[in-house]
Amino acid sequence: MLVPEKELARIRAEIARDPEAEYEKIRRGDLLDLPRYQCLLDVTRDERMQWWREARFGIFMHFGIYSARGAGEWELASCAVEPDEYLRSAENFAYQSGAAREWARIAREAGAKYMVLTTRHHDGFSLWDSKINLYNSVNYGPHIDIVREYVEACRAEGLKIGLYSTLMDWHNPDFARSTVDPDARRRFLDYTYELNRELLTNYGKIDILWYDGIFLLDNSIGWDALRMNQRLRALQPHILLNDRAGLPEDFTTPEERVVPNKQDWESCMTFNQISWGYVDEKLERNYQYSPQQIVRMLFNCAAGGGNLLLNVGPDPTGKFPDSITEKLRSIGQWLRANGEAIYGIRRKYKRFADGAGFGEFGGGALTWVTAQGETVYLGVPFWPKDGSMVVAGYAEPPKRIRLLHNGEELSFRFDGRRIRIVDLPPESPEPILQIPVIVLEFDEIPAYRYAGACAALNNGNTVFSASK
Ligand code: FHN
Repeated sequence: MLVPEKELARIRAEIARDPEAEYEKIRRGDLLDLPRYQCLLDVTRDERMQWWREARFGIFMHFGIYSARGAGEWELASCAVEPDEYLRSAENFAYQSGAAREWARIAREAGAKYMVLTTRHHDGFSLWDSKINLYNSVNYGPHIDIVREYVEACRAEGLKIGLYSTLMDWHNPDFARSTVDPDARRRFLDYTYELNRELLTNYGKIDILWYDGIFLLDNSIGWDALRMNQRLRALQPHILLNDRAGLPEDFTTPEERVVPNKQDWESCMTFNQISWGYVDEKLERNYQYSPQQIVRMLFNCAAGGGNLLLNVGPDPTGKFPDSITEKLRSIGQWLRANGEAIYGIRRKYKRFADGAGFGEFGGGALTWVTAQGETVYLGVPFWPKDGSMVVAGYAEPPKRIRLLHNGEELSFRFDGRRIRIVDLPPESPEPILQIPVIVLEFDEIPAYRYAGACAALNNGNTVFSASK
């Protein structure tokens, strides 16, 4: 149903006067139609998203019975495991009470600002004391409400709380019939809503509900997402929902790649480029990203106005692999000294003619760039050996250039086209990951033109024109 923009503006203005009244309507059962629901989200988005847009970095965790089998979270389906055999594996799913506090401590020390835990993955096994789904970690395996330990750990460590909640469910027989039996689909949709209602009712303030597994019912109509999402939002109106139940909601979720978007976006990435669930550390270690590669992801996410959700698959006891803990610790050390270049950055990528993405500002040929107001941050992974570094494309020179991690001022010259930073030390000065951040401080947002002195890239001109 297409609604004229003028009418949408009227609806937004009406809702803005009292958004809570809309949630009250939903709680009474007077569900909003799609245009009104999206107007409600538009009017309340900036306040709801503020902490998330500052956060830039979260830790994802895939944890469940599959962690005890060590063959990835899709083994049950992809390897046709017998359900009884899979259930027997629950006995080896030996979460140790208190492990969640370690998760949260490691995440906080890594510089992450939120976590997202799989409360139930596609195998249908709930990690909480569900009265709706008795196939859970209190009745089987560790006999512990892991979600409760997790939310308490996040709060103790000052982290925002994300709960991953699958739509697709290989355990519940109604799901398998939901595309051919309308009664089975209705029962399954009600089951799915009730599980999410438990999570948003019994565990205090939750910050993110992270849907996944849209398969089979395929889209928001199939999943009746308009009904489910607004009812869940009415339980906790501040909550953030991702786009994986088929409606745009609060943020999009590119997976295993960093893809800037006009809407808020979050790239979810495995640590080992292979499995979300636990696999033997000795086998995956060679495929793990290095801390330097993860810092590069953080630069590209921040430059594009998005977040990085980096996954860890804990072992069956809930322990993070040592090699991952060590890498996360070094990333946290780097962020403590250089996080100003990442956290809260709001610049959006601008697309270059050939689609090559780069920020609204640039740096040396091999630098990563973020910017905020009159300040430009250049991550420098390859430190120049000749003691100098050129930064081109700026119409005016900065007032000051410094190293972010220690505040050391750097000398520079400007010839009208190039900023030449000089007297640089021979080795990279950043002690943790050898990724120093050079800060260019301008008096005002600088005029910038990528390769502004290259006639071939500027329709034959070599004059600067401020970036649009
Ligand atoms: O099927 C899942 C997969 O197991 C994993 O949970 C990822 C994480 O984003 N999501 C689905 C694949 O897109």
